[in-house]
Amino acid sequence: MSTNSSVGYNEEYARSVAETEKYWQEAGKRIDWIRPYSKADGSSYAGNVQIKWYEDGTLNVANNCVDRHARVRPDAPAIIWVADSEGESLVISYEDLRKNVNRFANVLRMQGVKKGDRVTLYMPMIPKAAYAMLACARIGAVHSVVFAGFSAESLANRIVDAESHFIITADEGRRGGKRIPLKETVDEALRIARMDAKVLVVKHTGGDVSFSERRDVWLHDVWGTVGTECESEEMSAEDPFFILYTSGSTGKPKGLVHTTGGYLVYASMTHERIFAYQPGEVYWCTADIGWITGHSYLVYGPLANGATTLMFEGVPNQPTPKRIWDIVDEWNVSVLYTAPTLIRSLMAAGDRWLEGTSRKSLRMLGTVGEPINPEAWRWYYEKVGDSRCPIADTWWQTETGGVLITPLPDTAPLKPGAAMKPFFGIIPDIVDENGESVPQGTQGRLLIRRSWPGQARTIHGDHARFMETYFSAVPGAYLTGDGAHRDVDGDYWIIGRVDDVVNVSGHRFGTAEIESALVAHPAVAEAAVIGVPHPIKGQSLFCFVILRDGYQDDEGLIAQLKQQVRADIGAIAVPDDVVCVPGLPKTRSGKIMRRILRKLVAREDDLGDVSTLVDPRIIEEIKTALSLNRQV
Ligand code: 7RM
Repeated sequence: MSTNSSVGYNEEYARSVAETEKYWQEAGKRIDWIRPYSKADGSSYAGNVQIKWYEDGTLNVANNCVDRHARVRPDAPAIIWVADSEGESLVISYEDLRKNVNRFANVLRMQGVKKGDRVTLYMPMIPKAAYAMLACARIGAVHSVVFAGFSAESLANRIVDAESHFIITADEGRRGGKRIPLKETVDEALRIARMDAKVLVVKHTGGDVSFSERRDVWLHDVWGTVGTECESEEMSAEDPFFILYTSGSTGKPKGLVHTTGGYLVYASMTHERIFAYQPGEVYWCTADIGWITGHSYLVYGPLANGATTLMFEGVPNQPTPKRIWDIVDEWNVSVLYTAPTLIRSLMAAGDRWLEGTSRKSLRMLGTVGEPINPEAWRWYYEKVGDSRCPIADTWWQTETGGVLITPLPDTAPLKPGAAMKPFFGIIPDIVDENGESVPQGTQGRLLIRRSWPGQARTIHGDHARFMETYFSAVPGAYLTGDGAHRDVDGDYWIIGRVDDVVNVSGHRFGTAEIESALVAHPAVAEAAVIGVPHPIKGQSLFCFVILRDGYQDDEGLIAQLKQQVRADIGAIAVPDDVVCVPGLPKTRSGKIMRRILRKLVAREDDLGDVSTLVDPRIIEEIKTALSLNRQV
């Protein structure tokens, strides 16, 4: 195909980077401002990194995502909610949404929540979760949504770090026919955190949960006592909007802070441009609200655009792999945005699950979370989209707020496995160890040379860590932590993380996090964790442990160690393999050589440079331990 189809993109991209200030000033007008801004970009990557956009503008996110649409299209569907149990659903119009968000916001105010307070959400995928997020936005409270699959321990860490004295949860969640205890986990988290907090509880399943008269409030008890009108808070563009925790290569998860104006401009613009969203279409993003994709492309981007966003409570391939296509057909979904891990598991289940489903409503497909292998890409393109629907392979991160690298509707031809082009205003580069740009075709570290409105501003309570993590390796640029290369057409291919972050089914885990969970068990003296390729999950966690004297390597202990990780972090972090070894490959300075561990698991003969190993005999011992490993 000729590259003529990219003319529109090329022209607009060139303009966006040549006249950035003008471009973003214009783009900012897509949302309603209470007081207009006089300037777009006030950021500096030099020295004391400061990221600021539309700084003197004021606005309210809920006004933009709800009220302005309810005024002109009150009956238009805002949220289509599809329950875990088949046949149950709810369509919420923009006017319904407005009333519900306002009521929820009044409840929060009545409970004493004020502008700037941090509110932790530990919620299932139900409309009240979206109401709660938007209610926080309405009154200027900063939400911190914690994925409802995280353990009490993880939740406690996040509550403490955010200094959050208000929690919103439900009695239980429902996923794939199972009930997930939520209130119970919040109770446990608050015991661990030893913090005084108010807990607002949504009755969802009606399950039996404990209730503290002093601390807990049932939402339904106060719901009727407040009205459906609620004045919104006038927020500065740079007022904190939300905190979202994500794992890095070192230390505890980081609370990334996103602010109000730039985030909303970027989320709404990328949603509209990347998916060529047309009014009236049903759009379905399968991400949970506990992740950034749920924030930007399930809730804020689509709602800011007045779109109809489908929210699914359950698991797309349960009870059978047909469920996802039944939902697409029943609700006439035009755009489906999901993750490679789900695509691979649907592909593995076989094409017969597509039979008898139409999928004719689909116009466009999207993928996010991890690199998509060309085989899964082709299956998605040919089988799911009947070779009619373009795929947007969108690369981005919690830190970026919205998509940075992606095909756009006029950047064809698509290449299976390539994230393709920078979005408007984004200047990526690929550099070597010394920070020098690498030639075309060479793999290197992906960085971004200039700020954009959706970028995270800081790490909650630790700006020094923010600067150190993202801006110290190559001064003047944002370091992503991913590896990539650029092909002859200038298209980007993302390799995946080059730091000690493992991506399991699109979820990020720091190897250090898993290692500290393991060494917290009395049997473990030392642990080393690596990510290894996995056919469905992309990567899985492979753990090496050295046992303390007196402990026996047996099935019972291995199960206990996996349970330890589940309790400490959550079920999504449970390692596939835990192998006991007598020692670990270390350098003279005591660093674990994970590179060697990766090669040993891959059964590679050439281990590369092992000259810095303190004790080369350890290699044979690890090989023996691996040959005896009979796990998953
Ligand atoms: C949105 C999200 C971020 C990490 C990122 C990458 C990986 C995400 C793609 C991808 C290849 C993609 N936020 N990643 N999208 N890798 N192609 N299209 O996932 O903070 O949870 O994860 O995910 O490694 O650094 S995240």
